[in-house]
Amino acid sequence: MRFWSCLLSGLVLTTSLATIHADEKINSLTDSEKLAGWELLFDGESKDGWRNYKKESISDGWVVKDGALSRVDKGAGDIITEKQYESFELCLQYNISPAGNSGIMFHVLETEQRPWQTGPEIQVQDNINGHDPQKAGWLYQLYKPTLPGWMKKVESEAGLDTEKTLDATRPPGEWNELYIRITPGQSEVMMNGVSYYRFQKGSDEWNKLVADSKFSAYENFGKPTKGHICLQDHNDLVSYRNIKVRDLSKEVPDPVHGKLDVKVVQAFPDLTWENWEPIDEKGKVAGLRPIVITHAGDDSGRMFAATQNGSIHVFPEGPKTKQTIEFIDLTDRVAPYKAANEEGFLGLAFHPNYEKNGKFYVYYTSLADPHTSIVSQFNVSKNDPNKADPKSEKEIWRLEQPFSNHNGGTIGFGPDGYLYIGLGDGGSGNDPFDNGQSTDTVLGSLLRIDVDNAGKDQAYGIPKDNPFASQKDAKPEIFAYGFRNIWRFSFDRETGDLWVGDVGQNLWEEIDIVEKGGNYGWNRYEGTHIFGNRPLSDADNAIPPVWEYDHQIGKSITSGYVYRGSKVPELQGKFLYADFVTGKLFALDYDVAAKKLRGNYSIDSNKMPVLTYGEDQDGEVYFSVESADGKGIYKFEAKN
Ligand SMILES: [Ca+2]
Ligand SMILES: [Ca+2]
Ligand SMILES: [Ca+2]
Repeated sequence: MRFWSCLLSGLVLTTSLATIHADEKINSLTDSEKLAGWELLFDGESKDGWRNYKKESISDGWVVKDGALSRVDKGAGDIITEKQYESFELCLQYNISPAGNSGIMFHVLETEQRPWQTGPEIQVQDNINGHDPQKAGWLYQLYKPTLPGWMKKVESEAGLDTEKTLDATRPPGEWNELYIRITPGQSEVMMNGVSYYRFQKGSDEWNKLVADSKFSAYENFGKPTKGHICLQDHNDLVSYRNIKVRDLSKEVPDPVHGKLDVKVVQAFPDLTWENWEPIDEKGKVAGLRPIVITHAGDDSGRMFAATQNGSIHVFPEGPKTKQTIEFIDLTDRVAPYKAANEEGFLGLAFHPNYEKNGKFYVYYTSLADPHTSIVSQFNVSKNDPNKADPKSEKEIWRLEQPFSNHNGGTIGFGPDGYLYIGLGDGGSGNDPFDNGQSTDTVLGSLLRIDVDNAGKDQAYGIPKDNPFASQKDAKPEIFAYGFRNIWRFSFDRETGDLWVGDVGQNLWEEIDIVEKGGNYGWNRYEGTHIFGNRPLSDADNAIPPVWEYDHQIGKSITSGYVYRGSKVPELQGKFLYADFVTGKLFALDYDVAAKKLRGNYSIDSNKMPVLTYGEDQDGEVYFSVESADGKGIYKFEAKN
């Protein structure tokens, strides 16, 4: 009975987990998963698709109860999928009983006495009181979790203990989400979204580990490249649910409802940049990274683009510009991104009253103070509207970052006239300091400050209705929190809705509609999926993304704008975004008021790693990629 009550307490926890899954049912697929080729291996109601190893049917020792497939009685036996899988991903949740043990095997053949004589086993057990020295998520006798080398390096520099064995499991009675990707090239295992290890079956390393293990006694162990998935009966109570599989031996479809009749074209085909040459003084090709594209809101029709190096340019004839004018050169104070890819000049925003006061704001990483983010105010020159004054810098805000990555860097004024600052969790991986859920740090948040009214101790004021404005032990600048790394946010110029792209870690990229005071889940959730093993109850209030896509589709979201221009009617009202790693372009049609997805669409492109999106004064949308010729700014046109 003890086991059952424990299992039930685990099931009760799913209620709190449902907060972020507000619109989701257990054992079902999201629109994104369905469209991208995921299939359910368990429907929550029947044992269809499963049978005992070397048997025609499945025993009564396995039952379907409360939406889970549970091993409840002796004689249950190991069960396998009817289908065999070659190259695939498997994602499932397990709930292990106290001191319990089970396992998941893959590439299992029925040629041997036991499934583990062919198929490697990923251990499932209670890590504290379990009866096996190898822990949940380890590949039995072969691989155990370890931090990637780069993470070890940055975390040991930050004084963290990187030698202790990674453990991302939740205790018995709670659901854990295990992810397994098996391909001929590279395979990987993740526990609750945390990457444990990567391996390649049949590699020298693999063969050596097999030879050194007890499995060397079995000739066919680890050899098959196709086989059944197996759930182990290790005599203990265990439950499985949300069992999802995706065949990777065929191409993974994009999670879209269709393709828009829209094409991308160079926006400035004849462009040259003042003070920039495609070849540097050493004769090397010097790529140009336009990192912000915007306008001054001053009815001048001009556009502005800033490079990650720290040089802001005016496009004096707006969309017809052929020659830029360097507005201001800040490379003397901006850390070069060549040293740290996510640092440098990252944000630019013009004051809503720029036409009258000539003030604009920038976000950059300081050259003088390593890993320090700065927001400063500058002024346009009194005599020349196309020149700004480098000596006019007035620092508004600064933040020392624990790591060089995840700096956010978008700044923008809301319809309320306040300046919003998009940040990241500080960096490294897995959010080691738990910054996402901590409101006593600004890291992991979207901030809102008043640049027009200085505070007592700082160059900005706190809007009175900021959610933590008067809460002790919380940062009053925070507008919303629970972000990993906001890579661009924007306000819909028609509705004022605040759209945020939050870059995921190992599995899910997401788009959020942000509300004041909202908790967007990281690092308890990556998208709508459980992450790590810190208490989920801390994030009971977490708001799910309006859209997420997985890492077969893309690995780093670049969030754009809701299109409100007039030249491409097909884009009207759709939110434009891209994936930086796979170079895919998308448009999301989402009804914010009704909280309802209308569709997600792809836009044809030639693998474009989009750095940023931007708008001109008319609401036409542009985006940029790094280019060797400086012509990497693009726009959309109707196909015809
Ligand atoms: Ca086991
Ligand atoms: Ca950082
Ligand atoms: Ca989130």
